[in-house]
Amino acid sequence: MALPSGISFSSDHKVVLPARFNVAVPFIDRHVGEGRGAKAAIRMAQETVTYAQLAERVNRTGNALLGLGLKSGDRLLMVVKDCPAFFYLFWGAIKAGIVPVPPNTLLRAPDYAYMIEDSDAALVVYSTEFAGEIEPALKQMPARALTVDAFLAEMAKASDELEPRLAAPTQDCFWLYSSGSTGRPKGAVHAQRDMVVTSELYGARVLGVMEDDVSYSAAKLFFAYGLGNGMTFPLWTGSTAVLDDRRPTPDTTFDNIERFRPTLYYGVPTLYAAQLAALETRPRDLSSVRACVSAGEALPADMFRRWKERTGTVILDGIGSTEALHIFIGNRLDDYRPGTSGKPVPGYEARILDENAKPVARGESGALWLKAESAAKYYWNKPEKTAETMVDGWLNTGDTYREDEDGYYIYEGRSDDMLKVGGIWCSPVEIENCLIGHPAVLEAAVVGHADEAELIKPKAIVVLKQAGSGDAALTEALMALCKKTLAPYKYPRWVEYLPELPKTATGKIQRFKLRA
Ligand code: 3UK
Repeated sequence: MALPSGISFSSDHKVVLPARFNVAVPFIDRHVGEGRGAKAAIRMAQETVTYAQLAERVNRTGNALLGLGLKSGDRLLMVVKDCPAFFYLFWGAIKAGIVPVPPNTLLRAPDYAYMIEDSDAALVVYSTEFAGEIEPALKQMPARALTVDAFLAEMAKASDELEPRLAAPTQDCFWLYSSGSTGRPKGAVHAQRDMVVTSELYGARVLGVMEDDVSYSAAKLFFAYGLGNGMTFPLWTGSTAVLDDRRPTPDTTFDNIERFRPTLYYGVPTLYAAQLAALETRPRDLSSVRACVSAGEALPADMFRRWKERTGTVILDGIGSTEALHIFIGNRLDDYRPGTSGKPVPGYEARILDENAKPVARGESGALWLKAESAAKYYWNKPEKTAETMVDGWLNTGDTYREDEDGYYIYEGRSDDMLKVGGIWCSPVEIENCLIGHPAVLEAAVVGHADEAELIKPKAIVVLKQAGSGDAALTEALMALCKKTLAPYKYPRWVEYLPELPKTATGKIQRFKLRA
């Protein structure tokens, strides 16, 4: 399919955009004019939404938001499950010049209260499933709020015609929150052009997403990975996205694959591991799938091999980030190496630097820096973090990498203490602070530990107030405390008791000494 009118890419993969435009036009509006009005944009068990319905509802949403008094540049915090309303809100806001902010829906009330305050949200829209966390957050940090159902009633009443609000391609368009090992989540501010860049350079050119593809992402839309897989790549290519609002499990994902017959499937290593285990007892039909993609954390080579043996399809591992918006180093169908992240996506420049910021010799490991046209411009209200992470047009990924003799990039870990659990960030400090809240605990350190599938999960090392070792009941209680207080995936899967923690002279926990 030709690129949308007015948009092109130079021979060195740089995007050329009109001086003023609105990115909802190429992603949403153009499809009706190009004859795809009756085609399914979204399929899910409950409903199908055509491109014509999508364009109409996006217009109504933009008008409803403006009718509620939101102005261009205002932030809309949308805590919304994977469902068509996610598309309406995200694109309706953008078309009206309003900035959508879709956070992780697995967080807790204090996280949302922080985000409402930090983003100064003009409106919060949330799925009722998340009311138990959003409503207490709204008590703590009052803001105008509507449930998705209440919003849809407003939407239905609004006009179905909306002129796109034009802006420069580098204008702020949407935010994604990203978490760090200490401190609060940071709002990574993305510009209008960023989704054009990821959808074309990785989606269309590396994966070859085409008009007749059907994409199914087990990774949710709130995650930059899922946002591309399950929304922007399908919309960019006029193809179809499959959504499911449930928590992904082997059963739900395989049921969806058999029912909707996707051609592209996107998961994270933790889920692939669970799916592989399930395939041992029950074979499933994956014959529709031409490629699987994995990101969020490194995919062990052995999982690649076992998946290929069982299903006949490859899993293309690629590294992406919230700041870069999507995958920037990836394997491809015609060029992959298991156990590596692949090679830089054409259009992205990667460098591995030593501690003096000099490129390392091939084969040596160093800090991975990235130059990307899809990179976030800055973190909202965080000038120091921005200055640390975004330097002279380059992004510090925080990852350590090495290039093998053939130019494939090999992941060697984070340069900070952050963990990826099921593809989602997990700060050891946050878990430690939760554990310290238990009356028996004096100190705690949390590190990553590989489970039987070679995937990293949090492990806690705990020092008790009363010398000695905790029993099974205390271990249970500590796990339960974390599950209740934190996003549930963050609880420690193992608890070990030590008489004291290794520390630096300045009292910092030396987590690396506990990792062995
Ligand atoms: C780690 C990986 C090894 C790495 C993401 C695809 O994960 C995404 O975004 P986040 O901001 O995290 C970024 C960090 O996660 N990571 C991601 N993928 C891999 N490590 N192998 C991988 N394949 O530490 C990176 O810096 O949550 C992934 C697309 C969009 C994304 N936002």
